Amino acid sequence: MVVELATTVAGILLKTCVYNASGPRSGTSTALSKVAQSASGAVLAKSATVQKQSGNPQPRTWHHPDYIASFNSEGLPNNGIDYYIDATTIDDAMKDADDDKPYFVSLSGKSLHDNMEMLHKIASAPTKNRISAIELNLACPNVIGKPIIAYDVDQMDSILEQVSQLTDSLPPLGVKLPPYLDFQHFQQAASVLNRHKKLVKYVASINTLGNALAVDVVSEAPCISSNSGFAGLSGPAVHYTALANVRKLRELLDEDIDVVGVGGVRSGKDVFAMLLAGATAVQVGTCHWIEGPSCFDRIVDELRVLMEEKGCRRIEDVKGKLKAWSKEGAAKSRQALLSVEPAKTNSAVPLSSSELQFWKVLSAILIAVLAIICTLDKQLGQLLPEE
Ligand code: RRO
Repeated sequence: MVVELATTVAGILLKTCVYNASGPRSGTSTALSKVAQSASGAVLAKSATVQKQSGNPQPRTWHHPDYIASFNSEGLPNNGIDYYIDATTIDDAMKDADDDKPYFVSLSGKSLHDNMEMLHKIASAPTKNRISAIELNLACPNVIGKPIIAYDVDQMDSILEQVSQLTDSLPPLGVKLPPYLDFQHFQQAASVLNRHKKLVKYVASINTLGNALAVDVVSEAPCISSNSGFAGLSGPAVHYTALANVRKLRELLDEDIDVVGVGGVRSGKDVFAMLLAGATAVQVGTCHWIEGPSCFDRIVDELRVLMEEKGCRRIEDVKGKLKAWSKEGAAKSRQALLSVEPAKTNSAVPLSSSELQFWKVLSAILIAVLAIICTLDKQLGQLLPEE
């Protein structure tokens, strides 16, 4: 069976429904070119500000040893909007990619004025036709002293109102959203986005969960120095929040607004779950950060195999098809668990710290036993009479 993984986001064709999230490994044309050469369905640049900036002080990132959670307080290190819309950058990033692979930019201005300035630059850029879409990031948690914009729906409304004046002179626009946790907040955000459906062609849900704190018990201090240790949380720890956001937004948003799922995706199964919840495409952030651009090839392969096994030929066969819980479904799932081969994983995530500890202790015991055998052997040799 031939499985077709192509999809469209905001009417733009992606040959595979998996691509990179803005943020990790997306700040330079060299990093972007590696994404472009992979199975990633599109190439999305790091969120830009008007001017180039270096971000918050180091150390500003931390991964849990088991890779279940990652933290960043990057503070928008980026090369500035002129770099991401420059012809040389786009040439370098896309030179070895399929001709029609889309290139997206992301904007995260420090004010409405900054966002408008960047949008005007795109509207008049000679490269405008090479920028397939713009992702307006209203969800960065790491600008010290500034709130997460999309938690203030009135502010989001007035930003989108202003940006709407440029709708006809811009490539299609998407909005990157923070995780919402309360059904009332989903309603409020969705009604603002629906009001701007002429402008907003997709949402990317979710950005990192803002202002999490990792504490190092040895040093009794935060694991990150910037922003007193407060940082955006990502990775598998937020995957279930991301799934809920995709599901709820798909339910509430006008059908013309696509939902792109992002949050803790690291396998073909995770992508499949996002599609079931209603995603049109899926971005990979933290896994790309940890594993590198080969993750796109692996995840796309895993998704293809899974869809084949399930008899799903195309994304539309899966998208939004989450079933209601049933006794029969739960029994089928238990049965599948029983028949699964133990400890077989495709994930490139390294050993967990407890597994590592186990192998270290075992190696130490083996070395000690060998040393004892050698010593005994020597002593015995001295005791026995020579032949
Ligand atoms: O650069 C960052 O600190 C950052 C951004 Br712009 C964002 O949108 N989300 C995040 O977790 N980090």
